[in-house]
Amino acid sequence: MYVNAIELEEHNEPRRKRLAMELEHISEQVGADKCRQVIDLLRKFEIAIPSWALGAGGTRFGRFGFGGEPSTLAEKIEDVGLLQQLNRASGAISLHIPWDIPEDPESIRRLAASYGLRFDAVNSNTFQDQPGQPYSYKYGSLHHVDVRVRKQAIAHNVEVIRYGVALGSQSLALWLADGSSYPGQLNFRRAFANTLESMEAIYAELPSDWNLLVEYKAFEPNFYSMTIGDWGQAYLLASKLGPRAKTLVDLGHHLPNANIEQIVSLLLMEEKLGGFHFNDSKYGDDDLTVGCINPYQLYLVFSQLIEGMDARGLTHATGLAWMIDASHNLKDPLEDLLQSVEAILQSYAQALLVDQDALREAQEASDVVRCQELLQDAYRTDVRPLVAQARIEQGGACAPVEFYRQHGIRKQLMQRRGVHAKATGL
Ligand SMILES: [Mn+2]
Repeated sequence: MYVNAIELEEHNEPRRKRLAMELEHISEQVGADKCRQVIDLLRKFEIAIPSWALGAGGTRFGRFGFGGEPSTLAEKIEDVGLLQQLNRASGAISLHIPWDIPEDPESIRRLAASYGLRFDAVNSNTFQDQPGQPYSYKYGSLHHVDVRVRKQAIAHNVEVIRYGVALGSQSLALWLADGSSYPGQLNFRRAFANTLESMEAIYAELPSDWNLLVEYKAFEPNFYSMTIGDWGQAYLLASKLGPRAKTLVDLGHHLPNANIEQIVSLLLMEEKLGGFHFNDSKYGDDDLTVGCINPYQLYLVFSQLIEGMDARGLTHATGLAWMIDASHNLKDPLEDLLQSVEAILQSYAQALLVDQDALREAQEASDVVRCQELLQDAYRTDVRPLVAQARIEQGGACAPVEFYRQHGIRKQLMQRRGVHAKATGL
């Protein structure tokens, strides 16, 4: 443990007076009751941290380590535990198998519980070949023309479900690199039919309280077609599979300018949105820090998520599998994740401030100007004090990144794990 309660109190104490003033200011703007309501909802909200985001990500041109990276699953859990101590909103971890195989699930589960962490969706990997595997995924996995490759990929997914069951997960997230890079390479219908048939075999192995989350992506690693390339294809598969199959929306997996907020709105309406991957991007699947490029889009997406979840009677905190999916090439991954969680909480708080009744009225009256005013009023409210207050009330740090830096946590990690420690993953 790198953080203790006394240090947290020493950090929070001098900040309380200013925070109280800021809270008073926002109370005057939106009302004390509304503030309390938002803080209470923020306290319940948590975002899963992916096990692959705790080390250096790299690009196809190179990878630059950070030092002190977690090289075992136990160390990754320790890192997420540290984030959770600081921000009290990172209480879940999402594993990627085979990058992080829990050899002894019972002890891993106990270790996670000791940090107050649970296991969110488990992720399979049929986009890379593993040592000793008989068939290659070079030309795809679940959509492959060769049934032996498909069977191997199905068996891997079933194995991932077993690991997940042992850890207490309740969903399998499936992202396929399957596609084609040249016109004529694939018969689209056969590729889709093979994918569906393979997914049916996986769905049949799903425990009754589990969801299968079907993620889509517009391009990369294939550049002519992706077999699950957009929300329509993911929705089609999920619909054919059954009620426990849902789509997973990753903010970075769309073509430029796609209206992601409209996509999530309709998927929620159809009960086909199961999970959400946060990141930000300028061009494609850039996997940058959440909210660093386009925080307004993040807010608009959140507004639709909240409005759509309320319409369906879903609990915000648990109604969807919330997860960060990012890659860290320049920033210390832990600092980046703290920033990402902060951006998510801020957008959530802003979305909660939207006066939905007034917005509906303005929409009914086709008062376009009023609609924009209402949306932007909430967006331009400085909700940072509410997020900080929710965190302090739960024993976290008022300013997590500052705390992390003041206590030289990366330096401590480097001293203990070594400068060259390398995380497993991409
Ligand atoms: Mn993703």
